[in-house]
Amino acid sequence: MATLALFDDSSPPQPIADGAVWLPGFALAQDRALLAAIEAITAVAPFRHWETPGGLRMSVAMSNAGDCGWVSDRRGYRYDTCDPLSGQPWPALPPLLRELARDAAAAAGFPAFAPDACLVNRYLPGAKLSLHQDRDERDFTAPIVSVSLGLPAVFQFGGLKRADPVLRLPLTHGDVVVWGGASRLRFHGVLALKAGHHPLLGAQRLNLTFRRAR
Ligand code: MD6
Ligand code: FE
Repeated sequence: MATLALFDDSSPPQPIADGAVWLPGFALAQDRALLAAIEAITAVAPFRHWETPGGLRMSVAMSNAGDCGWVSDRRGYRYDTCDPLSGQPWPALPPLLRELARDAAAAAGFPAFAPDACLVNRYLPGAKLSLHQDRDERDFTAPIVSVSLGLPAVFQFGGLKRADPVLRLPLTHGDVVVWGGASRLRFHGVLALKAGHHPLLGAQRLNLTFRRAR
């Protein structure tokens, strides 16, 4: 019924490739609870800028929750059960986040997604993430689930080869993107964040990416 759309704050799923779906507004109804969960995670494991294996400081600040977390330094990219800053295990993945990731994956055709890692990314104006593949995980049968909060950003979604054509998705607060199956190893990235003000988050974008890493 058309009138239902007036009371629903999300729009229909947008298939973007085989195994890849954009779910506009999927996380919107939980935005404040998600923000509180991110604040609790980053109170224990603060945002930090990793160094790439090539010695560059990443412009995106990162933290993690879950059984393992994505880390980078001169030795390479990898997953580690402990936060190298504290030597302690990463904060546990809050049930709200686990359930959101599972529900979004199911809506995109990947039932029973059970993430063991959640990267928390903070973009301030100018921060960007160059085109890359997510291939540090042991098992590529599980999808990646990405949740965007705060300022809008342009998400680049390419092909299986770096030089393949790239789609540009204007992701906004509450959007979720899921990629798995035939799209699991597609190149993707985020263009430099533009300055702005978001009513809930101010001058930043937060992104959660859920994975099955081990
Ligand atoms: C994003 N992040 O921040 C997407 N991938 O919107 C990623 O694609 C990503 O932050 C691998 C490692 C770290 C990341
Ligand atoms: Fe990635």
